[in-house]
Amino acid sequence: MYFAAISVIRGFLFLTLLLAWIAGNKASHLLFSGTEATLNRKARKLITWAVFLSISTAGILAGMIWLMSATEFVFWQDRLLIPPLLIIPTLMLWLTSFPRLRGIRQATGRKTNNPLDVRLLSRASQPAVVAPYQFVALGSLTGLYWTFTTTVPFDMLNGMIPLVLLLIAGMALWLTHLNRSSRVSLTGTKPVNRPLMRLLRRMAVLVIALALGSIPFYSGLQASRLPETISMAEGPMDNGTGAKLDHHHRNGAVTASAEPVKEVSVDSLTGSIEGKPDVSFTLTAEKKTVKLASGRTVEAWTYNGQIPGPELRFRKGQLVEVKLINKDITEGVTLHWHGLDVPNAQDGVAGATQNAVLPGEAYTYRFIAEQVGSFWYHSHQDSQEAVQKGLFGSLVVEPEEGMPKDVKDITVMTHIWEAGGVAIGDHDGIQHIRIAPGTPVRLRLTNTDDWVRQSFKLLGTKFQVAAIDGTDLHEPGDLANVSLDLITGGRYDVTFTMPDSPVTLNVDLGGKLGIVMSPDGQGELPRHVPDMPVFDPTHYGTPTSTAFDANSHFDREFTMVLDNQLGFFNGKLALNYTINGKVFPDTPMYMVREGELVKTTIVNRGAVEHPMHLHGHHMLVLSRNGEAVDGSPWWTDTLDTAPGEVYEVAFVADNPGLWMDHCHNLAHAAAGMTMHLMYEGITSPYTVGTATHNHPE
Ligand SMILES: [Cu+2]
Repeated sequence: MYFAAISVIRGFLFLTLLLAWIAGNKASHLLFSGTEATLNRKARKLITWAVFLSISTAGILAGMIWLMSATEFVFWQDRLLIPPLLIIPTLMLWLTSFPRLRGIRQATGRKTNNPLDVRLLSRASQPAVVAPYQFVALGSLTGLYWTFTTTVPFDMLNGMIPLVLLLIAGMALWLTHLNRSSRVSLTGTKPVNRPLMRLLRRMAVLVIALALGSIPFYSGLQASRLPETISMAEGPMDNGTGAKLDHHHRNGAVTASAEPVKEVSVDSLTGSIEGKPDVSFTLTAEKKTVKLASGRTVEAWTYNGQIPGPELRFRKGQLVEVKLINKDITEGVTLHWHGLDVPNAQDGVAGATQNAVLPGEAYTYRFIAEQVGSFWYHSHQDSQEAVQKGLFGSLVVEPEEGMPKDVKDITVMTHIWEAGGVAIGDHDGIQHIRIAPGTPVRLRLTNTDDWVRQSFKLLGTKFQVAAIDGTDLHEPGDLANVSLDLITGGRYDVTFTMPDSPVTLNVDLGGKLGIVMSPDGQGELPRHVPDMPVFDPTHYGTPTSTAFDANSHFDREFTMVLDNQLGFFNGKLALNYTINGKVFPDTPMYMVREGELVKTTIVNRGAVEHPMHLHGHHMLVLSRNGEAVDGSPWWTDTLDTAPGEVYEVAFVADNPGLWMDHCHNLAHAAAGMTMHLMYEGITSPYTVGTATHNHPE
């Protein structure tokens, strides 16, 4: 609804601009009407144009009213600036232009072929007749520009510069018309209509405007270039609604809090890792040509020569050691445990918690698995390219006693391989799995793709969504004929008991990709899958108590507004994906103190959905679009926010460190849609930037 409404506003603004441009040109040519009859006709036509412009302006206002009635204040507070830009010039059309045009029509009522006398020439060139048409064009141009550039929180300078330019242009137009009109009155003759001169004059104005505009344009472009080195621990801070914090002393300066802040380096936040590990893995990153099940080949970046990398499985409470070796990935690699809340030093983000592991180097991670559930791992160095090319794999933490022996446990990771198309792991066709009737089945659905919303449709049985993002749901009810939609990074665990007949998991609608589970290992994937409503966790399962809920007292509250904004990123003009109006590294970091209960309101004002991923913490979803989550507690680490949606989430700041908080559509993250959560007193010896090897996104 939000995106439809803002699109209507943009559409009518563009239409108004186009119409007003044409009408403005016609108005300024009024005095070149050769005869009284022509002037009479042209004046009539201009009145018709005023009607068109008014209808188009009404369309803009209707769009605004729609937007305001359908969405919350945050979606339109800055856009309240638009209506006056259109209402004022449209009123001028009817209050100043229209009566004068009617007067001209009456004065030329005989429609003779006489040339215009000085009185008529003067009347046809008055700024009060001509300028309002051009003001509508200026107003709609400014309004259109604002719809792509204004932000929440509102940036005064950004919003006011076009307004000032509009006023200057408006005054210049008025004076030009006034000057022309007075010359006509004085000389009694109309100016010679010299189209070439007019064209040259307009070109000159354009060149001057471009020259003046290019100064702020190029300085903005240059200023947006990513720095050579920057510490993520430095930079602008957002304290939300809580007390002002600082992460450390700067050159011995005293912080705002009375107590000096104790500085802690991310390197020391290792967790307890002493002793002999219970499980050890070695993952070697290397480039390799890998065959998919169909025989198609992929030029992949792999862990241990396979795509996806090997599944890592261990049990809760075990001390896990993973040795990462980089054989030949020039860009460098790391290992990030997506969704598993490990101590900060083990989080695997290049430039934040470690340096990228370069070819020939190795790095060892050690942590105790504290959660049970479905996760995944991937490189967090050049992650857009790394994940796309295959540097990821499944990560499953089983309960302390292991999974029940009889459960058929199937990991389903969808991925789009370059030149290979969509696949489940390396199966780019239909997979058959033999399962005896009565067997409990658990499907661990994970979507690893950028941009793609993957719809999983399970047919042939009723089922439960047992877990979201690795956390079990409380008393999940039976479901059937609902689509399980995941965007990048999110996971659903689906459980059912195998019936006597085949069960199919359909990933696309054409019957070409999916899994057929049947007692005899045979069966077909349905060619046509009916449309189904999308699974919504808001009211699913039953409530149970949690350490905090929507009624708790929050120590700190943040608002995270996701948007699109025309601007600069790394030396290029771009339609940026912004968080709170900014892109990396200008987005202020969220500052918290250990132990605080933190609430964040996530608002998506943009044109596309964003799966927001917070490292190191699980967020409890409190509400979705104003509706309280009243089913099972819904914990998430990767929250899919669609345009127009508002989520309230909360988490306990119980894992000190420097934690990325970014869109997991990794193309967006690479384009600057990334920020971080920062605990008071934390420092990092690592840096990111063009002169370093560390490029986490
Ligand atoms: Cu995004």
